[in-house]
Amino acid sequence: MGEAPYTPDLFGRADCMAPWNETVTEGVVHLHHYALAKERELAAAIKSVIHVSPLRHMVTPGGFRMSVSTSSCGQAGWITDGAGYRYSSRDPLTGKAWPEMPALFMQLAQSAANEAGYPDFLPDSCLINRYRPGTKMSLHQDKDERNLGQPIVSISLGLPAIFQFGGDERSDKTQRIALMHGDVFVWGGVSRLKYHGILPLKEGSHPIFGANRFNLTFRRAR
Ligand code: MD6
Ligand code: FE
Repeated sequence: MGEAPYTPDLFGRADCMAPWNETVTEGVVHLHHYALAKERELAAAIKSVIHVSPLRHMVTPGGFRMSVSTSSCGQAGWITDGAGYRYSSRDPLTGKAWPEMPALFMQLAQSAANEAGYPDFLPDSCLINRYRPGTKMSLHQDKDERNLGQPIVSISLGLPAIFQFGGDERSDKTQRIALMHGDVFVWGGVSRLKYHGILPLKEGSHPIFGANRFNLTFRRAR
């Protein structure tokens, strides 16, 4: 193999930060660094959404306060309360429609899906999850969407996290995948209903996002 020269590009980004794609398993593609070039625009767009529909800790149907805080944008937002998990066209906190999905969100989600082999992805929902150090997401399936034929696009920003990717049963063995700032995970097809979760976040501070990890998940809810 030839020697790879270290060549920062015009913007001072090193070759090691160039995007590259990894197939994790059937239907699941890890687009490393895919969203990195838009990190500041994404931070601004998140800020504008949560200014209108603030992050909040929702409560599971079983009565547990989630450790992640969440908001949404788009036509439908994922919510949970004593009545169950579901999508709602209104934000229960404000009583109003969720903020419109920023154009950049839609563009990135669709281009990432296309890159991963899902050319017809048309999301109507973007869930914003904020994790602080210590925050986790227990193993779960994403099955509240009407059309399970559409994939899910997930963008990770800020502090890194360890993603657990399992099987069809909660008790199945899981593999651990590091999700770094700017990584995009796309999954669908036969893997659409696999169990997955996030291990408790480590302490740290990111230059743009501070002591937080933001995860944007794009879905076709209806
Ligand atoms: C997270 N993600 O990355 C949690 N679900 O913080 C998810 O639960 C998830 O990344 C479905 C598809 C992609 C995901
Ligand atoms: Fe999920």
